[in-house]
Amino acid sequence: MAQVLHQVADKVVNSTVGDAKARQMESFTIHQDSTTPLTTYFGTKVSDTDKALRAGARGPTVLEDFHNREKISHFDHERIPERVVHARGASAFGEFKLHIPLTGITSAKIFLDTGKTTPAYVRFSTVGGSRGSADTVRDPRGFASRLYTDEGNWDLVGNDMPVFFIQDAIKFPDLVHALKPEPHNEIPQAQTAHDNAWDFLSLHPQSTHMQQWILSDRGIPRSFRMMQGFGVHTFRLINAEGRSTFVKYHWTPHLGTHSLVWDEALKLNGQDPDFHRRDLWDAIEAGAYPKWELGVQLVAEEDEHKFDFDLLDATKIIPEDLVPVKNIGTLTLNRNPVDYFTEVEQVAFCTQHIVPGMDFSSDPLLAGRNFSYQDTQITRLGINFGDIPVNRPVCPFATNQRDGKPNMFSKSNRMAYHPNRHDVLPLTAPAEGGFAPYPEKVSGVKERAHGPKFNEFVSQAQLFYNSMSEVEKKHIIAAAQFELSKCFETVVQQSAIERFNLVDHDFALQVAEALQDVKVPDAVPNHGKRSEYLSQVTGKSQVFTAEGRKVGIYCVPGFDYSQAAPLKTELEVAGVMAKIVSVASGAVKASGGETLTAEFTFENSRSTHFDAIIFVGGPDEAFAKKLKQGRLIHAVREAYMHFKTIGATGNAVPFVTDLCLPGDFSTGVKGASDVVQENGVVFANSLGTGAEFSKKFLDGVARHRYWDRDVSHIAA
Ligand code: HDE
Repeated sequence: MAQVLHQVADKVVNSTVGDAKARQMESFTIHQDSTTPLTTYFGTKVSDTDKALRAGARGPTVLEDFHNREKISHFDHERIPERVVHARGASAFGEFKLHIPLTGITSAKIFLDTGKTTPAYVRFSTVGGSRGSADTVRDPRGFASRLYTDEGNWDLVGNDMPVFFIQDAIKFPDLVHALKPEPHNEIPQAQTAHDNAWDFLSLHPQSTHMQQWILSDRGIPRSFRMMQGFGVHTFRLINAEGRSTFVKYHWTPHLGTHSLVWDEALKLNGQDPDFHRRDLWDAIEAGAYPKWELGVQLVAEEDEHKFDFDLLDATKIIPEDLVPVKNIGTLTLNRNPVDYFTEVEQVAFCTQHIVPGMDFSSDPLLAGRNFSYQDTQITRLGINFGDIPVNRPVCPFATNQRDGKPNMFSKSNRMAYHPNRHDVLPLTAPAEGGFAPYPEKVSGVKERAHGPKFNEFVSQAQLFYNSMSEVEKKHIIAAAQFELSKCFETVVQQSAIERFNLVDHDFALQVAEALQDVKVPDAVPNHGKRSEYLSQVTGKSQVFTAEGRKVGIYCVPGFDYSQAAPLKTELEVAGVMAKIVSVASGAVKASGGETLTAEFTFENSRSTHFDAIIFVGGPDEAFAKKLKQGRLIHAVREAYMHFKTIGATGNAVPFVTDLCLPGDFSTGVKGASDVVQENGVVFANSLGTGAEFSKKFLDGVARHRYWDRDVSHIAA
């Protein structure tokens, strides 16, 4: 009888708590508390870790102090190379549940079994910045997902934009060298607003479409929780009979796809450089678990050539107007990591990690990635990166790979080769779950070339620009002006303007208004086509909800508790994270002696930390006067300028209305208990109509922004 040995038997803790991945991770977690004494790495108890061993209190430090040497030496080697791109990121664990099986399309069990909950993991990231750079820079965001399926890890290493800058992986080093800070002075950090970046982009017509995406609001997402994710490439699904269907993957957030405004993003870079990772962490800690639908666009093998673009070209989308996205399952992120370094820094995604029933297409960008990711993990983590807990599959696994550094597991199988005399680690036929590549018929001469449709660069860039609402177009123009105004060589600005002119003449003209030295060429035709799905303001699948938003309730001490407390509760019932902001953190006293707990202070936060803010009134004129302080006036003006909903109750109303709606409502509310919503400012003198106030306020929060504000109610 064949002796079956498992090369590595994970000690999955015998517990019913959490999913298989949580239990596996727990088995690798070292718990230290006050019952564990401090020891050296090798178990010798330590009695002093603050003073090195010295020859006399004022004498030289001696080499013999093994604890001192171990401590400093380990510290010297604490850092590993940061990721060459996507260095800054944040992760969470969760689960995936299928609700619509892809029967007949794939044999991958993850897409067939609706009864199954699959452990999941996602790492979100910026692309260009270093590990310590700020979160809210203009950049694509990485959306690297992993499902720990019963048939192995499936890594879908995507971005928040459905296209990429280049078509062929061989150009990736050039792209990254150009986008990273200028090499002589390493400026600017985490930004594309510099000469090399726009030099590369304007000299690469293939980046024309992606330029639109990064210049648009997509480049500055409000939250990881409010971002779409895209697999970008065309992949394949293979059914039990070996038939292939092309597939593009989409992650669509339940909270809608929303962005910051540029001024807000710039300020947050300084005010809270961890804005996105904190937002994700806090939401999960608060139980507001972010969710995404996994959507697929399916294209039959025989339809491969029916589009005017090439499915193998990662600079093109399949417009949803042509092939609808079918949502098949829900991803929920519900657990924060225990230890950033081991669980986030050491996670090693590889695009080639797929499971039976899936395969790649011949996209040349994907082919390069399938080499690059494995290769880069070896530099970052060493050849045994698969042994790191976060990277281990939860299904049984066994290989004949051996040794390398460091290697932590003793393997009892004495025959690390195949075949062997005891049939240890037998092969598995495709019918028994063994991976079988799709037998694609290929022929051709060896050449450095792409299909002819790869040479069309403008059509989908026009489609994107045309599909934007007016306010989104204004943002693209402003972003392009900002980026190019930071390029100091006119040749770079000129070349970018010429590229923009191919997208839309009017767009190029408007960008050029901020650049004295460029000339806009004559107009070229814009095909005028639009997609119903691309705009974040008017897009068909866009979601507007107050759920998951953060609201700052500004309570100056002595506030009216009866105005603040019910409001906080009503917002929380609607799924909003309602935070009290006051002069100091901790218990803030109301006029009647009741308290609410302030998590933020007027000094340690700004309106930028919140999606909307509310000012609560107090008992008398003396209280109303206390509102008139610079920090609070600034908060109102700034929130207004960022198009956010602003609320005011009781005698805080005139303070807010005077600043936001001068003249119109300077005496506050017309009828004593009426709730008024005027251009995103919601106010009520009394909260007798509390529920109505909350409803109007929540409607405003759900709208995301009051975009028409910049043309109305601007104080002269
Ligand atoms: Fe990556 N990319 N990439 N990339 N990428 C990396 O792998 C690479 C591309 C993406 O959270 C690196 O582990 C090449 C497209 C994400 O750990 C590296 C090419 C898309 C992450 C690498 C691309 C991505 C990476 C650096 C051109 C969207 C973060 C560290 C063919 C679909 C993963 C690492 C994480 C990371 C190479 C293009 C997404 C060097 C050669 C297109 C989300 O291997």
